[in-house]
Amino acid sequence: MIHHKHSLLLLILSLFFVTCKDSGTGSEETDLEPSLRNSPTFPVGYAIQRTHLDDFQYLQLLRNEASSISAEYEMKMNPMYNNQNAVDYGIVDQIVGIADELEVRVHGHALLWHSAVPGWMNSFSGTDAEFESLIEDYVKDVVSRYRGQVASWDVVNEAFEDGSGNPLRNSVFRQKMGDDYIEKVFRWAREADPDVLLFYNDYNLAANGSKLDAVLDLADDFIARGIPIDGIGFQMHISYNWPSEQNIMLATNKVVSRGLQIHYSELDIRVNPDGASDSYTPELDQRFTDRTEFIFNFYKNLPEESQFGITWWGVKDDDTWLRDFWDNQNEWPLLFDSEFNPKPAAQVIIDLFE
Ligand code: 9MR
Repeated sequence: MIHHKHSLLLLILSLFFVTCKDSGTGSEETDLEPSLRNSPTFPVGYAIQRTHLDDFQYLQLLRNEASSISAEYEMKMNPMYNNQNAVDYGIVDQIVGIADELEVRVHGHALLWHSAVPGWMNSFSGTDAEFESLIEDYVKDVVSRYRGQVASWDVVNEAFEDGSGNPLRNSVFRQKMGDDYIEKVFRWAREADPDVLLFYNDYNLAANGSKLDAVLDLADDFIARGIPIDGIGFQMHISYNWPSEQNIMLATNKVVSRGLQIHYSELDIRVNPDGASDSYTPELDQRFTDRTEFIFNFYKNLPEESQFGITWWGVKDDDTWLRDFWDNQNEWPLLFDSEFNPKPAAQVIIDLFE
């Protein structure tokens, strides 16, 4: 039923768009020719929110310029498992259904993340065995429900500390399930879907060499012991001048040389990290374009089998989490401006593939 309602909605929106375009009144200046969906040889994605998918302009943009989506928050545990008695699949079913209509890949983000733990789970008073069995059921239910529809999951997100020695974060998962909780979850996910790609995802992996080493030690150990893992997600919340190109290349190549896929999973590029500018000047846009060109050009030259794709963490500049996070600091870190117009960097990406 949901499926058919969405088909109809998409059909109506398509007709509306074609009509606007023909009569010259529409948003045709926002179209890129060719497109970010078709030109790049690897998937280009965006983080989206469920409500975006009710918005004609987002839908149109995703239809033309996306080949993958991630849910910015709705596929995390706290929204889905807020009620201890039942996992709520409503919103995620809708996201997956609309992605299917749009024919874009869905990357699942994320099964376990210490920052997205429901309140009841943090104060769980049962035994450790009961806790573990709840998590096992959750992971297996979610992964098997979306088998064939969700191509890949960030199985565990941000498990390592940033500081000295990069130990495992002392999350509720580690406390109750032990130091080997990560491998348990990867195994459960694989049991639930033999074909889904399984990623470990984290931030600052191109900037923090010892943290990357901790992640790679985990991956090497998994590979040696036959525990399933298909790739590593570098979140890539970066700036125009940090980390260095050299560090990005070295870190990425360490993943590639292990035969793992690499996903730049949450790309955004700060162009105003010191907060000096209160408007988006040509100079800031040039910073954005140059950095985007470097990232996409480098990624494009990786072995094809390593390229899972590049996902922007939002569609348009005013979607970004960074403006809140850095206390309303002005930032323009994404590929489209707040009116859905592509920045020059979008055409630069396309031209890399011509
Ligand atoms: O951008 C996301 C924001 O909208 C959510 O409120 C927040 C909590 O769910 O998560 C943000 O995304 C984070 C991602 O899931 C993991 N890496 C860091 C991202 C920015 O905080």
